[in-house]
Amino acid sequence: QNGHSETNGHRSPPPPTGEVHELEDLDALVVGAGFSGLWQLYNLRKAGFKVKAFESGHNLGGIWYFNRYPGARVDSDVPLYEYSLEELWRGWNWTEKFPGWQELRAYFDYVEKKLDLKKDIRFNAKVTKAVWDNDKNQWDVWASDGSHVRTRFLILTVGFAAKRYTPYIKGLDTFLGECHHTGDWPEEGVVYEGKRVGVIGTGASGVQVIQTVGPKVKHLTVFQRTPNLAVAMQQEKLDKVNDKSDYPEIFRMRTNTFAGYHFDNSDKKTFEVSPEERLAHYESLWQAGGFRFWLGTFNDMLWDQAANEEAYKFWREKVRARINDPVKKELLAPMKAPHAFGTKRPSLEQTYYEVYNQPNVDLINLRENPIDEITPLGVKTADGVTHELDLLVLATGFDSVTGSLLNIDIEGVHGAKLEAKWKHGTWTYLGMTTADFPNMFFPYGPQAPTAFCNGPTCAELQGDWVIDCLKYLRAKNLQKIDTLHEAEDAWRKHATELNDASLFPGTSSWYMGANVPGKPREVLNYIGGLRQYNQRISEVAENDYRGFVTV
Ligand code: N01
Repeated sequence: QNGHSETNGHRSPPPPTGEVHELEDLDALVVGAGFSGLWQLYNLRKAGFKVKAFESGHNLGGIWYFNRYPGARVDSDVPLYEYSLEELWRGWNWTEKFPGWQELRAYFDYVEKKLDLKKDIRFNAKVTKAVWDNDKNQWDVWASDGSHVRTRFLILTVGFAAKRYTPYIKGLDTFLGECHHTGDWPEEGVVYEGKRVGVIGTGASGVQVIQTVGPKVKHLTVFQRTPNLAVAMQQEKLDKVNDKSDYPEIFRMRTNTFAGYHFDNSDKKTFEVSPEERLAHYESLWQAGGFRFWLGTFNDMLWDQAANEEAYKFWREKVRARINDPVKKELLAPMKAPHAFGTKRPSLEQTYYEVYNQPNVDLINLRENPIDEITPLGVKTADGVTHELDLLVLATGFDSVTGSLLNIDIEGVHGAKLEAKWKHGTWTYLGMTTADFPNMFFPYGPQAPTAFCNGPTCAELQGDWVIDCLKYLRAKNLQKIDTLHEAEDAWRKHATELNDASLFPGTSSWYMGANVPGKPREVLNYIGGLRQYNQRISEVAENDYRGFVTV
């Protein structure tokens, strides 16, 4: 059999063309070989499940396989962005506090050497379709390389940025220079030195590209719609052998803070302290670097407008002091906040603002002077000027969180399509399952802490929850677990209420699905913090998976 099966009264379409591999029967198929997928693969295999992984790239790393644009590096400091397994961290030393993509790739090679994962991974196999077979209580899954497997459990560890977003811009395909999206940067690299480079987008990817290529190009034109309220990374070189004395404590702590880091919000509110104390606190966070001046500030910063403005004022003065030109100063760090601070993801930057002091760097304000079209020569703006370019970088982001899942044609019970179910809004239970799609889990998905959680922390924490659930079902000899509709209704309501109490709904960002035209504007991340989230999912497990029906 290779692709035709009778499911739910529907005949599933033939598999994609290409080499058809032998049909396998699995306990679990993991989709994606990033931090989350490898955690599933390693632990499920160890627990005796017959498990395989499919990965669309041709190596390990997930987003770190695809994120290889100039300057790509992680925004979590060592040792937060690695597995907490002692057999791994003991023998691994980072060279920088915030490692770059090459070093992250080397880390995944090291993980492979230690855990021997690749033998159970099929690379260049992008999962395209999954159909639930209600008679067999199994998923039929197809991939782009012609693979077709049957699996009891389908674990979608596809990350939140697997679907790139390129906005429609008239004439984009007529450009005669090189043009690349940051999320699909050529493996062999791109020569930008000495060239005329344009960057559209100033999110996390744009900021890193700009500060990296800026000093080396002939001319740089940045097309900015919204300024990035970027905070200081405070990068450091590390000793050859990292001091690991506090690692166990850090790994213990990271599951017990708001965002999966080893620091937490202050237990004070902004105006509870004197102005001097407030300033000293801001300054100490700034100097310590990383996301502390975002996810570690006073505990009302993301909830209270006045508190938020106070943080913004501090940020604004820090940044304005670094920019010479008054026009650029106002565009990059306006006197009036463009949105509540931290409700769009602040980047970590090193020399981002200094780049704008170079005489060969132009900053175009797309709010006043939008892009008219792309011509063969470059980008033409509404003022009639054509910005001639050799290389155009599209740092325009992703159809985040839900896009990665909806990229796969998924059919649940009664032939229900996930895309149809989520067309007008996303319903999940615990941010990991959705009703009528039994035996399917998506850790790091919508309505989970996802974008507000350090990646490996949630890969392990949510990952363990899924692994424990599979063990529970096996121990009870159960074949199927599905979410109750009332449970997902209650979860969506809970996640929405938490979000509505914060400043996030007031800002158009990818956190709210607002960056992609036509996407429902709704809560995509759980803003209750990891502690509360962990408590909730643990309670569900402890109460015999309350909110689920098992057979
Ligand atoms: O994407 P983004 P990203 N015309 O959506 C602009 C993670 N990540 O790839 O803000 C002109 O943030 C858009 O403008 P606006 C991280 O979680 C992490 O940078 O919508 N401009 C925005 O400036 C991050 O948050 C790391 O007004 C247009 C930019 O494109 C997430 O991935 C590194 C436009 C998109 O920014 C996504 O980051 C990289 C248009 N039509 C990514 N459409 C690290 O850990 C969009 N834009 C370091």
